[in-house]
Amino acid sequence: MPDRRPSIEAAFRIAKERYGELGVDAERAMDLLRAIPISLHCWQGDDVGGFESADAALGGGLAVTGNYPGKARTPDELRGDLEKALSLIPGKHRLNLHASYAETGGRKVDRDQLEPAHFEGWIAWARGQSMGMDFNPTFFSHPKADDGFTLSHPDPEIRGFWVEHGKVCRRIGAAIGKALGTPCVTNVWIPDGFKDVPVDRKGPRERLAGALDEIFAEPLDPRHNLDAVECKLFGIGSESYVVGSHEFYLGYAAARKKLLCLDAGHFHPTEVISDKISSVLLWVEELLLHVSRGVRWDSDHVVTLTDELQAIAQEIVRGGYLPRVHIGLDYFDASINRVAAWVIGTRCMIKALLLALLEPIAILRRLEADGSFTQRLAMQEEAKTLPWAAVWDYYCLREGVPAGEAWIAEVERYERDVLSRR
Ligand code: RNT
Ligand code: ZN
Repeated sequence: MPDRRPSIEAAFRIAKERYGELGVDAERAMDLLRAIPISLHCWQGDDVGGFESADAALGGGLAVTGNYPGKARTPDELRGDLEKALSLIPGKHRLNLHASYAETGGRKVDRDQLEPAHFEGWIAWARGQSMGMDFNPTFFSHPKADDGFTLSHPDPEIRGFWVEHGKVCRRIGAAIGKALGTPCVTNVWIPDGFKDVPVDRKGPRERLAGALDEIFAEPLDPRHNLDAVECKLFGIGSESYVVGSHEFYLGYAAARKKLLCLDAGHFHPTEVISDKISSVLLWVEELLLHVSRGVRWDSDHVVTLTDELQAIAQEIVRGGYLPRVHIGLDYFDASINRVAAWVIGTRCMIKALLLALLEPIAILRRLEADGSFTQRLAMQEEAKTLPWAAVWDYYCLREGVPAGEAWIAEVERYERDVLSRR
């Protein structure tokens, strides 16, 4: 392999000059990019399996397809795989963990009994990687979620169990945030809903509101834990009615001062979350994003550099929202190498942010203000072919990770040496 460093450096010098002509500072863009963490979802590494029991079936209307060999079977394997992925991704990121990834030392600990101690392994690992962490109660893949209802369940005993799970998870979130010195975003998503048309849409929503209020009753230091709630339009088995709909959670987050989580796959197929960011942030202090890629439905495909991904990044950057938006990934593909899935999706998210940071925004804003819409459209299209890839390669080099396609061979090697032996 030829040493690409000299040509990458030369290309960067030319690109930097070109961006300078348009009033864009490429060095500054890279400095800003470096400070944006992406929260990597642990669940891409093992098909949302978790470590509670070897044979637990995935519930909650979530579906992972594919049987690519080599999925992580233990916390150590999952952490090893994450380390491999992180070594191929520029910048400092975060880990997004589900409660079902608890380490209970072989003991059965039900979800309402979980404690920070069960996550010490993860916290120590994250500290070693100088990473922050985010957290999620797991309201699915559990016998008490089998009939499709959790926090809105009509049976107060089952509802109470899940309320307790929510409460202990917030405390775990706070312990994580305190230990790592950066707030942990603890995100509530529940699968509750009906396959077919209900006659009572109101009751479950009233129960969910009450259950959430119970979960959030204990005040926690926002320097340690931030609460988020995630809305959804439909799921497998909840096609006709989802209790925690968009309107439900937008209202709840605004009224109760919680973060709203927008998942890119949770709306009508032609509806986009990029357009929602500037509306929601008028009424809600902070947002959590679950960046995903739906194909025809909420299929959770690996994130790629689509128009919508670019639009999401543009909205965050243009709006000056970086301090108010937490960016997380949410997809699960078991049909390809899972480490590569993390690397592809995360690198694409970072590329989209870089593109947004390199936008000749002053020029575009002036054209819009002047009503020069022909020139605005022309300039938007010209901006797409500016030499941003030269800045991307240089950024990878600067951050000590492979530039261009060089990372693929490293994943192949890892598959040969580690994954294929599982
Ligand atoms: C499900 C939600 C939720 C899950 C994860 C595993 O539709 O998007 O965020 O994907 O909690
Ligand atoms: Zn999600």
